[in-house]
This record gives sequence, structure tokens and C-alpha cells, in this order.
Amino acid sequence: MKTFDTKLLFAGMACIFMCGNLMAQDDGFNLSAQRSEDQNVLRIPGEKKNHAEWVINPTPHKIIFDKSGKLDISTGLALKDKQRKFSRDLDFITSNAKGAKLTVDFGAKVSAKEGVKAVSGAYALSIGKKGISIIGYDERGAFYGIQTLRQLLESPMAKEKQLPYGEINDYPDLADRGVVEGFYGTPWSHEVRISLIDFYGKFKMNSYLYGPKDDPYHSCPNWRLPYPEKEAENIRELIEACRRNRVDFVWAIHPGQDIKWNEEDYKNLTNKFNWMYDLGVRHFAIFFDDISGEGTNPNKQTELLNRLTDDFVKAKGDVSPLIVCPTDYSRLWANPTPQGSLAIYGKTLYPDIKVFWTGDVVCSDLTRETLDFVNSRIQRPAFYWWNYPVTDYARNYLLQGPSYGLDTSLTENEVSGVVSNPMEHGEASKLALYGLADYTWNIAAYNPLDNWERGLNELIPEVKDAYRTFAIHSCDTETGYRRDESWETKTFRLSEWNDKDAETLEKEFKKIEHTPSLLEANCTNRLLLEELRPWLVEFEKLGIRGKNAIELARIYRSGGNYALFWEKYVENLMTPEDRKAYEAHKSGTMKLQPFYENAMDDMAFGFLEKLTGEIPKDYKGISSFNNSGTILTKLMLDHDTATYYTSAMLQRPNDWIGVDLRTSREVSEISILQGRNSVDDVDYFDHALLEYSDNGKDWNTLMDGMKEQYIIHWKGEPVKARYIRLRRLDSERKNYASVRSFDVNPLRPETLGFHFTADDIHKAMYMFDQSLGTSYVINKPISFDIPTGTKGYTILMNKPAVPLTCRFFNSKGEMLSETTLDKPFSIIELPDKQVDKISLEGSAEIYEIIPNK
Ligand code: 14T
Repeated sequence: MKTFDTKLLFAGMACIFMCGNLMAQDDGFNLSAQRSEDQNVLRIPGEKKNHAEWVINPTPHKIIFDKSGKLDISTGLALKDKQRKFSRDLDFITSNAKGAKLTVDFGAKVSAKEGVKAVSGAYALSIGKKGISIIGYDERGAFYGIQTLRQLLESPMAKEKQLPYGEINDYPDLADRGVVEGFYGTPWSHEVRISLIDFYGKFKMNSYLYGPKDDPYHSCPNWRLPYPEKEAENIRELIEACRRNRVDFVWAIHPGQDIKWNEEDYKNLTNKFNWMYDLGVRHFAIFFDDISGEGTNPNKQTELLNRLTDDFVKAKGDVSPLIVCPTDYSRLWANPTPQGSLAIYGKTLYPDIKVFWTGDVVCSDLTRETLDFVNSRIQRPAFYWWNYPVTDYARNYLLQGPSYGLDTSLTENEVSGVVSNPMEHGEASKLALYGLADYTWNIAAYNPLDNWERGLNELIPEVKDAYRTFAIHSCDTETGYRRDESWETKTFRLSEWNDKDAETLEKEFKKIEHTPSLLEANCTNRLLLEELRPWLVEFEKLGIRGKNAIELARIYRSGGNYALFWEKYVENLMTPEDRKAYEAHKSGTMKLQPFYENAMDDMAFGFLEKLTGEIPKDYKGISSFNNSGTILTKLMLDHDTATYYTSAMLQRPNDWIGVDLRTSREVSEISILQGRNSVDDVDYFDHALLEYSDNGKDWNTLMDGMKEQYIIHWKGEPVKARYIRLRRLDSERKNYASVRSFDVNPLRPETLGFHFTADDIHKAMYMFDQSLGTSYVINKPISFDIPTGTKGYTILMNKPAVPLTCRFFNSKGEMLSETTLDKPFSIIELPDKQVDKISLEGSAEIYEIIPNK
């Protein structure tokens, strides 16, 4: 499998003229940082409805039930399948020649009589004295009528096997509705693909575009070669599954990275198309996304598509018009001028060829504005490629939120169709697809929140509530295409504590803790459960630590028992392994984890303040970017230069990144590491100013006009400041901004004021830094001199793996006595004799050694 990052290079190339800089790094360079998803989190429109009567997805255009009578179907139905097409589709019905009649028919003529709209997929369904009739405009329409009937029979109102008399008249708003398997990463398994195709049919989606980036026979290097027999057989089966579900199987080719515009490659392409035709493919697409070089030439692209239309599509006679994804598929880097490729497409491409568009950025909302932009250039309504719920750029998230961000005033005049590009987790993508199916069918009636509620019930009816709990807290991407999350949960800072809110939140955390086992025990969709599992494991842990944080806050607030508080506090900290595991499968990033982090930090801060009587020395990251309220800023304060805070959005004039020292302090030294490295990174302010402020309003300059400086160091006459920041000055640069470390008054062993020894004194000094955000793991003995006036020490550590032996020495180096420390909260009282030095031996993680005066 190719990895996303290397593949992404091409997309980055495409955006060079937009980003205005060359990306110098190649090895392992993460191009996803070039993306520009805007960081606004919009609320979810719509509201939950009461579905006591019926649930039909997608929402029908016209549905009327009358109270004049009911049709009894308890004895079964007598089927009249006039054109003998649907026997396999009606297996949900008990057949009985003496039961009420069920007629199924289709065709332009019969359907016109019933007032059915003349578009593919339209149908009328009526229930009356004479039985049930389903009339489709075409076969697909009748099939959809059957889907509606099935859902009606599963609805609450059919419980007693009595259907009220009524009429449904229904049709799709858009001609193309469905899915593009277009992501980077492990392509879907055959089993999941089949399960998804059944899902498309059930919910009236009619397009499945096959284009997984990591299928070598779709893309480079093997696009010229026929599929090996096993893969070919699978494709035949997919086509058959699509046929059963009246879905168009569209096979896409991605030849652009190494295509030569010569006769030989033209032949290679038609050969491949012919092989695919022989497997049964009748719908074709060509993707020119994420490529560089010769292949991007729009004149050659359109020439190829037109020629293929003449020589292949028209020659075959039963092949649909082609679909193309241009290299300029997003406004982010599309050349808007009349010379740009979109305009060239508009001028030269045959009008029936459909053209993809992803919106203003790669993952973005479907808006009228973005369609106005593209349609006026390509001279046709665009085919929208919605990059949701795809997570190939953020694989540690599972997107389980509502499908929203789709303008409900659009029509087929602006958008010819919409397909979703899902996650590599196909089953877990169904929730989002349930929404897209609804939107594309009945745009004006689309209610994202209600659709989501219904979708949960469709996917895991056995334990809908548990799935809901998981899903509502697993929506956002943190820095990608932002989605609202945990919208029913109220979190708070410790300073805003009230018992009622705390109890409610505690209940939610408990619910979260129990959600995974409920799903494991009850969810019957094995494939779905397998996809969710790694996230469920982390979700349970999140529930536990959140619940514990609240319990801990009660102890903290009661103020008394320091030892108990500290013991429980360290127990509830995440270890580096915990963090790594959570990082790989994240949920609750918008509210729950930040609650945990903030609550733990706030308590640590307050606790240390109580113990020392001084304001602790740790500080907070702040910035002009709207992710600065999150815990991401911690990554520049963790004394680990491998991790960094990133704006995750393009830098703009006057953007800044800095710290809040929580109180006014004397500042005499500042050390900043910008960028993700100091060699050739692009994510930094290449023209910057260092400034400070005591009130957050009036700023004074410390260093001005710094150009292309990753490493920033200031040392000088102390200034009084609470806020320090690095501000962007005029620059052409439009990348993200990242900071690896932002150190104010950096601590040094020699400035601590006493002598100490340890195997790594640069890390060991964090035992004396008046911050609980840092710690040191001792396995080898350490020792430190005791400043005069010290009466003893409080040691804050985790439960020692090997109890610490604490030895006291006099100035001659003679040992006076020793004692054992085995509690996380340990107090050392100095013996009466003249003690000069202490040594500690054992094994523990020490957060802080606090002198008691
Ligand atoms: F074809 C396009 F419409 C498209 O969206 N192409 C890719 C797609 O395969 C991928 O799944 C999607 C989401 O990550 O984004 C496109 O790929 C990109 C785009 C970038 F801006 C990959 C890296 C980028 F930096």
C-alpha cells in the first residue's frame, strides 16, 4: 500500500502557485499540512422529529396517508410483477395468492398516468382498497418504490400488519447520488463493498465510482495492465451486486501521473477500457487529481476525453457519458482566469461529460458560491465530490457525525450529482452515507440532525443509544474539515464548577465508559464492530479518566486530604503509552478530552499553589488561531521538540503565537523554536516580531524584523510581562505556522540556586521547576544540597515501583540517617542534626520536590 504522504506530494505540486512557495522537503514530508480546511465549526442544522408513524430514507417528496381505511396485509400479498423483474427484490413479503394485491410495473406510459415524474428513479406507490400498486418511471423507479414499501412495512405504523390508505409520489432531485471510493489507504474489502452496494440500493443511491487510490490497476503503476483473474472476478461480482441494486458501477482510471500524450498510451487506455467493458463495465471515469507534470495539461485532457467519447463511448452504444476529475478540482489552486484549465474544459469538453469539483478547498461544504465559481467556467452544473467522511488525511479519527454543510436551496441546475468520498472504514461510513442519500434525493427537505438520529437506528437498532453515545462524541477532526461534536454535553473549567453540571457530566462519562461493552455484546454487524473496535477501546478509557477527574475535583474542592488527592491525581494521569494509544484512535477531542486535560491541569496548578504558597511557573499557550483554546498548544510547552503546536490553517497578516504566564513576571530570557524543523520547513513566520505585554492590550517590542529565523533567542534587561508573543509581519508566505517550543525564562541547572546530581541533570531539573506539568523518572540515585532555612521537603511522585531510600548527609559527606518513602505524597522531615545533603535511591517518577520552609 502506498502511503498518503508520498502520494500527496503531487497534490502539493498542484497547489504550488497558490501557496506561493516551493516545498523543499521530500522525505516523509506531510503534505496534508498544505491543505486549507477552514477551522470554523458550524452548528448542525435541523432538529429531531418524532417518527412514531413511519421512517423512510430518503425522505419522499410527497406522502399522504388518509384515515378512510386500512389495508390488511397480515395474510400476505398476492404479487403481480408485471414485467417479471422483481421477484428477488420482494423477498421481504409473505406471498399469498389470496392476500391483498401488490402490483409492480414501470414504463413511461403507465407511469405518466399516475403522475410520475419523467426522471429515472421516480415512482408512485399507492395503498387502497384494491391493494398496493407500485409504478416506476423506469425499472429503477419501481425498484425504489419497493424499497419504500419495505421501509413502510418496517415502520411503527405497520406493526399490526395494517397499512393506512395513502399515496406516495416520489423522485430524486439529482441524477447522480452515491459514493466514490476515492481515498488513499487500504481499499475496501470485497465483503464490505458488497455490503455497501446493498446499502446504496436500499437508500436509493445509484452511483458507485470505483477509484481507490491504492489499487495499482486503477492508478500508477498498473493502469495500463488488465486486472489479474482474481481481481477481475471480484469486479464482475461488484457489477452484479450493482445490477441487483440498480446502481451504476462506474470504473475510474487514474493515469495522469505517468501518462504520455502519444498514440501508444491512447491505445493503452482504450485497451484497458475494453478489458473493463468485457468484465461488464458500462460507466467510465478518468481522474486527473493529485498529479504533476505532463499529465496536468488541460488541453490534452479534454482532447483525450472527447476522442474517447467518439471512439469508445459512442462506438459501443451502451456506455454512459464519461465523468472526469480535473487536476484543478478545488478552488484552492484552480486557475480562475479564462486561460485556466476549468475555462478550457468549459470551452472544449463535450457538454455531456460530467466534471467533478470538491469545493473551495479539498474538504469543504457544498455551497452556491463555489458552484457559481466552477459552473461559470466549466459551462455545466458540476458533479460534486464531497470529501466527507474521508479521513485519509487524519486517520486517527472516525467520523460519526451528521452529514451537514450541504446547501438545501440547490437544484439540478447548479449541481448534477453528489458523491461522498468515505473513510477506509466502509461500514462506519454508512452513517454519513445515510445522510447523503437523503440530501441528494430531496434537497429542500433535508434535515441533517433528524437524518442522523434515524441513521443510528438503521445501523445498530439493537443498541442504538450506545451507538449514539459513541457517535456524538466522535465527529470532529480537530484540524481538518471541522465538524461539530458533543453538542449535547456541557463541559466547564474548574473555576466554573457547579454540582449540577458536574453530576450531568459525570453521568455522561459513566455512559461512555459502558458504551464499548454494550456495543461488543449487542451489535450484530460484525464488520462494523471490527472497524469501531480500536476506537471503542480508547473511548472506554476516556470515560474512565473523565469520570475520575470529576471525582477528583470533589476531593480537590473539599480542600483537606492532600495525600488522597495527590494519589488519585497521579493515578488518573495519562502515561506516555496512554497518550500514544489515544492519539492513534481519538474520540471526544472537541469537548471531553479538553475537559479532562483542563481539569487535571487546573487542579495541579491550584494544588501546587496551595503547597508552595506561590504561583506555579507553568504557563499556557495562546494564539490568534482558533484552535488555540485546545490542548494542541501544550505541544510547544512540553520540552519535547519532536512535537509541535500547529495552526492547522494558513497564516494571515498579523497572526501570532505566544504564551500567557498567568501572572505578571520578570522576564529576562525567551527561547523559541519555530517550524517543524530548523532546516527547510515551510510552516513558520518567515518575517516576525517578538513582543510582550502586561495587560494583553499594549505591546512592546523585544526583537523586530526577524527574517527566516526558525531559532529565536532573546536575553536582556528583565521586563515585566504576563504575555509574550511572536507576531507575523508582512510576508508572501501562506503556510500553516508551527512552534516546537516556546520557553520563557528557561530553567538551567546552574540557576536553581543549589547543587544537585543526577544522570541527566537537564531533565532532572524539572523536579525543581515549580510546575507539575513536567516530571523526571529516577532509576539511579540523585542527590541535592539543602539550602539553609529548609525544614523539609514534600515529594510528589507516582507510586514508586521501588520505594525510595532517602539518606541524609552532613557537610563532611557522612551519612546521618535514612528513611523510606513509599507513598506518592511523601513528606521528608530533616533530622535535628546538621543535614547538608539528601540522596534518593529507588525507582519512581517524581513530579516535584518542594522545599518546606
Ligand atoms: F479527486 C479529488 F476530488 C480529490 O479529492 N482527490 C484526493 C482524494 O483522493 C482524497 O481522498 C481527498 C481527501 O484527502 O483529497 C484529495 O487528495 C489530496 C488533496 C490535498 F489537498 C491529498 C493531499 C492534499 F494535500
